[in-house]
Amino acid sequence: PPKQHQNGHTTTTATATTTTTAAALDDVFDASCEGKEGPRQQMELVWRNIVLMSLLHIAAVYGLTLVPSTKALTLVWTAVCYTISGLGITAGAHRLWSHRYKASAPLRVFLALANSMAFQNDIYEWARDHRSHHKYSETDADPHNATRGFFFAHVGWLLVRKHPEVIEKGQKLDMSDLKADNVVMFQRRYYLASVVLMCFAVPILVPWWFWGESLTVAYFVPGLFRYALQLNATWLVNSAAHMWGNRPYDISINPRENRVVSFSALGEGFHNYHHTFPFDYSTSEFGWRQNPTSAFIDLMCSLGLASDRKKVSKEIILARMQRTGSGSNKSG
Ligand code: ST9
Ligand code: ZN
Ligand code: ZN
Repeated sequence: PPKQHQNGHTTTTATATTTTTAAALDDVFDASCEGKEGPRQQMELVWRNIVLMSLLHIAAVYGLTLVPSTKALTLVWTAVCYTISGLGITAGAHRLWSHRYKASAPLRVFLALANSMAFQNDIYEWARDHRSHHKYSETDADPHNATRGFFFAHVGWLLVRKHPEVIEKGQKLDMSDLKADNVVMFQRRYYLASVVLMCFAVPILVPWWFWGESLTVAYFVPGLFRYALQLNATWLVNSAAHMWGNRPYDISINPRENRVVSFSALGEGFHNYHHTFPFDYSTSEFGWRQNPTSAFIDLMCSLGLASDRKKVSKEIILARMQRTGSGSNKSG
């Protein structure tokens, strides 16, 4: 109900202003957009994407059948690539560039390379869509509006033209911080080349060159299977974690706490918490628990490579849970 959203928005804003500047509020839910669904428009299919995504998934399944004949070192390498590319999304595009902690230039270069390994659109585009997802959550202006069903939120939104509201409302977002970030702009400029290098050349050629893996296995296992798995783990945050799980922090919104998603997405499944307190660098109340991304950011801070982590106090969390939560904090 709107009243709850209204309350939620007020509290979140008040909390945010104690820790961050007003300009950093573009990832906070905008209650004024609620309930203004326009008529459904005819979806315009993008056949190029449909064909490429289908081929990728067929290749990934074939890659899975090659796992028994894959060298042990190549399997380790596949997991390493999965984790690095995952961090490029979670610690990079998501927590740093969409929700803003601070990272030194060397860390930003590492995260941008890791981000290209994930091949999920360039950082600027990813963060613009993600800020839209928070600010206009589950309306037509949300690029992967989960009220349009599991498939649309999962991958369907990448296979059709965007709703005009996404582009219109998205223009209002403040993206000045990313425009001023040379690493982000450099990655956007050379995105395709960086993807060819990081998402395909490096994962495929390293096992072939260094320990004599067959090129076929290297192409299908650490190459395409790893890429498709990492995409689906990410997409589950948009689909499954908007549908299944508890809502201990705010029962009036759809995002939920989903342990399975947290595991595969390096700690990004505490999604009811994350939509309630989007500026919290840890995206969860519970620190390192099921959250390797928070451990990574903390390690970077202890090495002096990152700073300015925003965390919500236990008192504020508790007060919020009592006011808007479901009263069933099974995740606690
Ligand atoms: C992929 C992304 O997979 C996945 C993101 C998931 C997010 C998850 C979030 C959850 C939290 C984090 C959890 C992480 C867990 C990680 C675990 C890892 C183990 N605002 O897009 P275009 C404007 S990508 C403002 O072409 P169309 C803008 O001017 C997979 N403006 O629209 C833009 O031009 P430009 C690989 C906006 O034509 C212009 O419109 N990639 C906004 O409708 C045109 O934009 C693919 O599959 C906005 N929000 O096409 C490619 N949006 O950019 C998929 C647009 O030049 N993409 N504008 O400024 C496409 O092919 C197309 O975007 C399209 C729509 C066909 C989908
Ligand atoms: Zn979400
Ligand atoms: Zn977020």
